[in-house]
Amino acid sequence: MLKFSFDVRGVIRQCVLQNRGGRAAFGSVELSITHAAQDLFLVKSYSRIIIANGFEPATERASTILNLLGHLIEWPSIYDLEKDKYRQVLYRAYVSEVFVPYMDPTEEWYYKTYFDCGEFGFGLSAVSLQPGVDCPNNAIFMDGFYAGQDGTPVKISNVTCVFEKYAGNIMWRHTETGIPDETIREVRSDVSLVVRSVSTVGNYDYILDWEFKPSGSIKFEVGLTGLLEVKAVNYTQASQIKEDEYGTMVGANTIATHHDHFLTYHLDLDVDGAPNSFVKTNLITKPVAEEGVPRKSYWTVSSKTARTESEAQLHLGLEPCDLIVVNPNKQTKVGNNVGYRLIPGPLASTILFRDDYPQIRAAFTDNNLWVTPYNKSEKWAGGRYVDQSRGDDTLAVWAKRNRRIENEDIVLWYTLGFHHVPCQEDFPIMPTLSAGFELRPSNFFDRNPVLKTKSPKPVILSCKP
Ligand SMILES: [Cu+2]
Repeated sequence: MLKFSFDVRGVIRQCVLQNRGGRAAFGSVELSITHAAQDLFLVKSYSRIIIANGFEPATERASTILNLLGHLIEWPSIYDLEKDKYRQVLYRAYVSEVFVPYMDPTEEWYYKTYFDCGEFGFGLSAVSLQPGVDCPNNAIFMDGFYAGQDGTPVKISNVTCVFEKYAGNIMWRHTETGIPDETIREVRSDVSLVVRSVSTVGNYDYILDWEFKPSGSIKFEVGLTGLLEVKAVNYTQASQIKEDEYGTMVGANTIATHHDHFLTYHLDLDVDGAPNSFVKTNLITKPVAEEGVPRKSYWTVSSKTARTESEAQLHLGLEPCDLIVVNPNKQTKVGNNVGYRLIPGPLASTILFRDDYPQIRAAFTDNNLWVTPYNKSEKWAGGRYVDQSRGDDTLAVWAKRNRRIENEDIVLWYTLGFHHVPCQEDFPIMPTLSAGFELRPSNFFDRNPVLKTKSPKPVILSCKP
């Protein structure tokens, strides 16, 4: 039986993680929630979950932070079973900005180009989660606080939930079929730890999941749901529309406007320490030169380490490549640089003109990926005072300095995008549309890190004040 303690401003709660005859997938994770208003006001809550073979932060620092302007994951480290120690992966990760431009240029709509973090605040917009519905029955919940306008802490109950997720998936398996009269089968079920919160910014609800896998992968997923922004029209049939009305007729007299969602994540990786490099590995097709070989082509890799910011600004598309953050000072036993790979999600990039005013203010979406040297003041991709922004304090402006990023403490800025052409099923409330990306170990371990783990049995979490 494992214990979970929870401490919010002196209030201590004891929770017990009941292990019904099996073993938990996770061994030890620490979660701490900090709520900051522009670094001026802090309310800290602290919790500890003891679990196996999971992630643990460096002990004195937080692993999860809910900030006034967003939700942060801080200091996740992974326990390396073979090295018998915790190894750092990230310093901090969070959604830095969410750009939602609508595509109706008429006087009533043209200005609807929202910056959901900078103008509204993902933290301020965080909402309470409903047990058993927003999160599964085995979830535990944490309250959150933010600084009100007069500096007084404002509580949001059940703002974050943490749960083990077992969806019946396979972590790894193999059936060895090549041995006569013998079948060898090994299978491990896939159980991960999920930290979930929801921000409801006006009409939209963003479900933010951070999924930590025992294999070392961290998956970032966002689910879009809630209400579409609509306008009233005289039409009752789509066939009556002769000119561009900038959206889809989703009901009689109702048009839902075209728009985008771009979520820019701040990913401060510290892979086995702060000095890291960004390496882009291209896959290159080559002709077969040898005589008498039936093949005409093959592909191989060509890796290049980005030395300065401009070399790491990428517009991702169909070009096959691997995007890896390595620690050039640490190698595996066989000599590969330890690293973590970014596996992008669906690639929707901005298609507005670059000199369109909202796009100037949101120039941080001009690329899918940026890499910058860590700078304490560069937290919010859209700038510090976004609703007053003229676009002169964005990630795109900072990166013009073209600073050195090789073997430095670097930050990846990855933008996950959605072009949203509404359809009738999205109305009046859209079913959740999800997408995400993954940070996955790449030569970080000497071999499959979960080779010796066993499949866990069901675990029930209970919690009492
Ligand atoms: Cu949408």
